[in-house]
Order: sequence, then C-alpha cells, then structure tokens
Amino acid sequence: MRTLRPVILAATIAAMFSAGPSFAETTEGLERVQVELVAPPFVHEHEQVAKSDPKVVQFRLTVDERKVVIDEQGTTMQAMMFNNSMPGPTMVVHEGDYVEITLVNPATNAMPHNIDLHSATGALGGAKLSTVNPGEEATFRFKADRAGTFVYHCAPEGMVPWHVVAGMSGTIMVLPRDGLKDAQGNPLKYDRAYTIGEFDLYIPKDENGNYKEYDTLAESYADTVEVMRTLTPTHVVFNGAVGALTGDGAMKAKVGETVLMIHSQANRDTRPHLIGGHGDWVWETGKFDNPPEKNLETWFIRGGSAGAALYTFKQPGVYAYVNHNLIEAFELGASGHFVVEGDWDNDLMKQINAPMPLSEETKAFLKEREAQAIPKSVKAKENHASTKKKNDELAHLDGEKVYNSACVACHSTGVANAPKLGDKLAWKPLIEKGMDSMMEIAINGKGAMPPRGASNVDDEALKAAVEYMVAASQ
Ligand code: HEC
Ligand SMILES: [Cu+2]
Repeated sequence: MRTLRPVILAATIAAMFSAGPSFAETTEGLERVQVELVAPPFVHEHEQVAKSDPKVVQFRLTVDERKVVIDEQGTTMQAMMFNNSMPGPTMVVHEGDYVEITLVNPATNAMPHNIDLHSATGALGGAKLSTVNPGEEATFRFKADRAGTFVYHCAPEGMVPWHVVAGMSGTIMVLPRDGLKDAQGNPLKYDRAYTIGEFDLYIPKDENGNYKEYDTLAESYADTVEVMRTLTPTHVVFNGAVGALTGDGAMKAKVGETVLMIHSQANRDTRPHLIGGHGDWVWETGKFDNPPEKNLETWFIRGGSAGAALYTFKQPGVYAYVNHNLIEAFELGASGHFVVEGDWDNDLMKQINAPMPLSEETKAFLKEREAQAIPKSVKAKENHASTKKKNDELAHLDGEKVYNSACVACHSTGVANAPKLGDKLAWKPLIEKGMDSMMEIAINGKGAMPPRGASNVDDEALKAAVEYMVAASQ
C-alpha cells in the first residue's frame, strides 16, 4: 500500500496535467476581448445578437471594503463590494463564450473574498478557484454554457451571508447567441438595459435605538450577524442606498423605447412592480431558454436569482419601480424611479375632471348613501334628538354602536397614540378642553386620527360616539 501511494499520486497529477492541454485547446485561436465594466444601473455596451463566433471575454473585478451611507439620515454600513458598487457591475456575454474572471483583492482590504457565479459549472461556481487574500489576485475561466441572467456573489468559507448582505453580489447576463425571443421565436430587442440590485441590509442599533456606526469591517461583524439572525432587515434598498435610483440617479427612457430591467436579489425573495406600467415580456427566473411570460403586473424574483423584464414605455412621466411589498418599498427603501420623456397619449389615459369641490349631484348621492349606511339605532337617536328631549343614557347607547362600527379599531388599542377607551389619564386633558374641541378634531381629524374616524357618520352620530367615549373614560 505504502509503495502504491506515490504511484496513485503521480497518476493523478498526470491526469490533471493531461486535462490541461485539452482545455487550452478549446479556447485556442478564439478572439479575446477585455470588457470595461460600468457601474449599475448601467450595463456595458454589448451586442444583443452575437455577430461572431464564441470569444474569450475577460473581466477584472476589484473588491472594495469601504464604509458607505445607506439612507437619507446618514446611516452607515461597513460594505464590501465588487468594483466599488452595490450591486457589482453587470457582465454581459453570449452563450458559448468563455468568461475569464480576474478577481483582485487589494492589500488594503481586511478580508478574503471570492466569486461564485450562478452561470458557472463546478468548483462552487468558481468560488474555490478565486479565493484571494488581501494582496492577491486570481484568474479562472468558465464556459457560459446556458443562457440567462444569473446572480454572482462572494462566498468565503464561514462568512457567506455576511459578505452577500454587505454588498457583494451582482448579475452576469448570458444572452442567447441569436438574441432574446418571445414564446413564438420572434426576436425581442431593447433600447436600454438597467440593472436593479436589491439588498436587504441589517444595521445594528444602540441602546437608544439609533443605528450604530463602526470604524472597521471587523468591528461591525458580531453585531451585524446578530441582526441578520432576526431575518428582519432594517433597510431594503436598490443599488446600495435608499433613494439611489431617484433624483439624479433615476433611470431614464423615452416614450416608445423598450427597456430591459434586470433585477437581482442574492439573498431574499422580492417582487418588482412598475407603478403605472407593466412587464411586457418577463423572464421571472431570468432563464432565456424558457418562454417569457406576457403582460405581468408584478413578477417574482426568488432570493439567489436575477430576473429580466422588457417593457416599452407608452406614456411620459415619473414611474416608481418598487418591491411590491409596499412596506419594504416605502418604509425600508426598495423603490427607484424611471423618468420617461415624450408625448402623453390621451387614448391610453385622460383626465376628465381635475379635483374640484363635490358637485350637487354627488352631494345628493352621498346623503342618500349615508342615510343607508348608518346603523338603525343611530337613526333612532336622530329621531330622538329631534324631539330635543335629552336622554344621556340612550345617547351613550347609540354612541356605543357608532363607536363599535367606526372608532373601535384605533381607540380600543390606543394605536398611533389614539386616546384609549377607558384610559382616564389620556382623556382627562381632552375632556378639560371641552366637547367643542374634541368634536372639532373628531370631525376634521388630527395626525393619525382621520376625519370622522374615516366613516361617513354625521355630526350627531359622531358626537354620540364622543360622548360615549368620554363617559367610558371619566
Ligand atoms: C385610524 C384610527 C382612528 C380611528 C378609526 C378613530 N380615531 Fe379618534 N383618534 C385617533 C388618534 C390617533 C387620535 C389622537 C390624535 C392626536 O392627538 O394626534 C384620536 C383622537 C380622538 C379624539 C380626541 C380629540 C382631541 O381632543 O384631541 C376623539 C374625540 C376621537 N379621536 C374620536 C373618534 C371617534 C368618535 C371615532 C369614530 C367615529 C374615531 N375617533 C375613530 C385615531 C383614530
Ligand atoms: Cu467577500
């Protein structure tokens, strides 16, 4: 056995080397091109239909470890990025091309990094061949043997999710050699391509609930992982920061132009939606050998994948492009803008009346509707009141009905600081200010209190409800 071992080893080494030359032959004589990458949302210039035979396409990615600002309040994150952007640059090749990646880890960095491309086959998507310590670089090549939009991300042993949610992901798009097609095989083209890279971020907070700032990546690690384990992001952003794709960063298009929207999420599910627009052709999973879906309102991007949607803009204006978990869009940051220039099409949409005071006809309609909507007992109260005989007990009873139908949602729990029913302390100062003051607010609303509690009860019913609440809270 002992004598055999070196023989096996030698045979293995020989096999490895003999695999070498045959590999080299596959790219021998092929054209080599070095692509200059651009920062997202932009995508480097590329042919949609390959005009030549497969090539060797070379990309160089440099890893940057840097503190970045992620929202309008100036909250910071110790980020890790490919080519200094979140997401990393989008790389475009054609099916059958050889992709040669050089990953550079500057000596000023603190962490090892690598790249796992979901379009590559073997060696952890390339991560195993590209793990570089600070001050190192590595190059490897893979054949783009299937078409689609694919996520790439860093995956260093023991720290995979941290590097991904700290910014290290992007998209590689492998186009079919003859370009994109609809389900019938008709060619589909785009005038512009944009990359939206969505990130769920987990920023630690101090005892007072303020976001913490760290001087180094290493110092941020332990706290960040603790927040990550809650699976509750503090921010969900497009392209690195809240608002990165709005204002100066908004994506631009013209009416009549077709835009390819490439959306990647390396860690978590999402659901892009273009408010006031559609996905004409959508490859939800991003894989171009599957027929695209048509006319979608919202599409689903599973965490760990990149999807693609084509849309021809038909109207000018500012379109919000959001994650249609609207809490993530409007509270956590996952929203961007398309600014579209061109002429308005009245056939598709036209304003008939600008907002104006209610017409007499509408008022009559509302009155009728209100009469039907009020609970019977309240009408009884109205009749009662019209006799002008004050009966407090009955008023409270009617008020209770109104309360239960229109006010209970907020006032039973005290949500958004609504004075809670029965909470004497909360009601005392309001009661002291008097019924007129309380009614003024009950009618017109204040803060989270909608006018009339968002109901259509009349003044009398409203007053009964307030009286009921006051009686129950004294
Ligand atoms: C959507 C939640 C909500 C509903 C529904 C609601 N309220 Fe309120 N209400 C509030 C909040 C919040 C406040 C505190 C407003 C503030 O001071 O900022 C409030 C305050 C009040 C006050 C105190 C006003 C004052 O003097 O400061 C009265 C009275 C009141 N509501 C009556 C009603 C009645 C009557 C109804 C039902 C017809 C109702 N509310 C339905 C949320 C609600
Ligand atoms: Cu990394």
